Amino acid sequence: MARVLSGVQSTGVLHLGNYLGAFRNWVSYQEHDDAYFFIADLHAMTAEYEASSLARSTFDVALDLLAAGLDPSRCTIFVQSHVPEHSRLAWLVECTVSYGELTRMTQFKDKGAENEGVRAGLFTYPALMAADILLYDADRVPVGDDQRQHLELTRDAANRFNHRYGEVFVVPEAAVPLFAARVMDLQVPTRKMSKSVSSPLGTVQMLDPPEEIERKVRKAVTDTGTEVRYDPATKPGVSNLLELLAAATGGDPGALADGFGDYGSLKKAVAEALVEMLAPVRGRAEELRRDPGHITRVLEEGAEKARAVAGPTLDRAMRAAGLLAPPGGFAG
Ligand code: AQP
Repeated sequence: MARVLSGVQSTGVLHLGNYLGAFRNWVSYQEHDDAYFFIADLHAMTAEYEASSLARSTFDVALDLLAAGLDPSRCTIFVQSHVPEHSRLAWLVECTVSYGELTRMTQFKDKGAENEGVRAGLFTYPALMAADILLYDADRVPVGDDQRQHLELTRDAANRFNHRYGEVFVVPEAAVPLFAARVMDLQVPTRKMSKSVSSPLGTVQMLDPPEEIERKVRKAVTDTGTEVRYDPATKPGVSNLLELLAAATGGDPGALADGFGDYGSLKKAVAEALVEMLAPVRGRAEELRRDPGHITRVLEEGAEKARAVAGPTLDRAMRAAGLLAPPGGFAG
């Protein structure tokens, strides 16, 4: 059984990109693998955020993960800050990767490199992300295309640490989905759909009611011309819609294009497919809202299970790096 791990930031309301690029695949991993999924609340602090709503967002993301189909009897679901080993291992990773490597991360360049006042946590975020992964000896990390570079850094950090101090970490592989690895904003199809970039019409939320999904797809920006063709370079809007349809129905975006004579009929099919795909998620979310105690219990048990794996890894890494161990070990 492979060990699989992935996370989601509690930075806002979850969207179609998160669902198709991540959660839907997480649900299938829990069937066959030893799967760990966490809510990255520490990562949510790397940009400006409302302290009064972070806890609520974290709780809501937990609810959404269960609504998306994660089953706590088949996988481990926990909150990053409930497992202190994450921040502790992050320091070792920060002392393993270089300043130059962190400055080359495109997400940092996009989100803050130009701004003197940007939080140092945004700069070191990839080191914390590497720690998140390496603590669990993860073989595979399912992520969207946007996280590929951070995964590469994690692999470099693991290899370098192992080379310097002995074999401590498993070197993980990224698992990027074939389609919908990068769902684009419906209004700006050259930019990825995102929680923190405000694009109310461009972002389909995972729990949007059917009429809202239909409205957003109907208003989606398309490309010049009228031909429905899968060509992300010259037809980014239409190609994004075809990818969504392919991801929702299991087809191939190129082949699906042949079935549509105009943009209107494509949009109608996309909206129908998305509404149908997300209906069970909305139904489960409604049920879960009636029992918040259940979510608290899931997170409590998840943190306990996570610490049982993370503690020994942290201890191994701290000792290998040459630190003087306290009597009870580093994980005590
Ligand atoms: N547009 C997307 N298409 C495909 N996959 C996506 N993911 C995010 N956006 C898309 C995948 O969802 C998982 C959780 O993402 P995250 O919350 O950890 O952070 P993110 O990648 O930075 O997502 P957002 O929505 O853009 O959040 P903000 O705005 O807070 O930065 C990851 O596996 C990610 O690849």
